Amino acid sequence: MSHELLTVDTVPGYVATRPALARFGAVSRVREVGDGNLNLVFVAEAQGGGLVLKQALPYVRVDPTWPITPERNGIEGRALRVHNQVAPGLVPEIYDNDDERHVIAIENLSDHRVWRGALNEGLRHEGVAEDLGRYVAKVAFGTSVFGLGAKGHKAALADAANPELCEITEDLVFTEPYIVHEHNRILPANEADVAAYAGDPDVRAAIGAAKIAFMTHAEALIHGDLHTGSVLVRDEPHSVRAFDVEFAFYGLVGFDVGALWGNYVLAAARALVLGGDAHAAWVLAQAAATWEGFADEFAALWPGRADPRIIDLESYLAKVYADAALFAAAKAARRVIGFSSVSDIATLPEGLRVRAIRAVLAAARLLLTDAAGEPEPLFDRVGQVLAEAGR
Ligand code: SR1
Ligand code: MG
Repeated sequence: MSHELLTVDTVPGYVATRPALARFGAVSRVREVGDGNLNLVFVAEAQGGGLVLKQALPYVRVDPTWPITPERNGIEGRALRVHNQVAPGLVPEIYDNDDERHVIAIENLSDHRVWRGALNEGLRHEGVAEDLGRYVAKVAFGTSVFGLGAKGHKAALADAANPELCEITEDLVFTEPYIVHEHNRILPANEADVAAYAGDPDVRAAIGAAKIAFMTHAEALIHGDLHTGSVLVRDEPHSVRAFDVEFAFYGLVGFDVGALWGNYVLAAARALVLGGDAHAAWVLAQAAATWEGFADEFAALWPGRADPRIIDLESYLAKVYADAALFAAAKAARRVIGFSSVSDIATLPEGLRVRAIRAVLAAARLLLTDAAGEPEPLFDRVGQVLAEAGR
């Protein structure tokens, strides 16, 4: 073991040793609530309020034979501080980084819930999609050449490398679903669907282009894993927080937009096979809402860019849109072929799961090969394809 792991019994003593957490006082109650793939997560209640401790395991939680660097925890802490600066109120506050024990202490958001679960239940949290678009725009502007200028961007980029976690994405999102791989989990009734999708020369060319773009374009300090399970929502009062930024790196802004779009596709596929046509239509409409939040916020920030010469706003937005469509497809397809499914799909009875997976792959193909235009008509077409293929 590379570092000592926390337990519910050791968290109170740990908090007491951290000067940055002194204001919380004595911890009276601790719960372990981690349900993701990678980390321990503790909610601690203390005299001075609640806080959350997130500790990186040195291996994949759901596959302990798979080592992963715990240094990602420090990377997450540093990215979260930057995101708090450029997008305050849209991410959890951060109180402490412990690079020796690989622990960050962050804001307790236990009065929020994970958006994916709410979507799975057919709930509508209005305004969340727009707020997430605004979050992506604030990060896209504030951490890029637009907000930082050329030298500031290069310095920030040099400080934010995250090669191990980028490699996970390169493998799990852009490679393994398109080859024969032990991580892939394909139902017998979906074998032909997966073979048709992953073997399609147009799909392979588009995914190859998306992969090289992901690996080589350093626009902004993006979230890097912005699926609906990385979003906390609360109704009263309205609040939205993007969390879990351990995959943050200098990458393409369209990757974050596309991650949201791809997860709306997964949520809509679930709704459709369950007979929830109205919920599916609402979920797919969130793609345009996210885009609107993004484009409006980015346009509002645009007059403050560091260098107003040459670069044109509309051209840049068009490029982000095109990138987002490719990444939406890649992010949706990986969840129905490769490692790490999502509850939208995994909790469906097998017969419905087969139909949902078929539908998602058809939608992914559309997004990869015919996405030109605007988000609203595009996601109307996505809805039609989902409905036809998922019948
Ligand atoms: C081995 S990590 C598997 C997945 O979990 C995270 O949420 C990322 O999406 C990653 O691809
Ligand atoms: Mg995560």
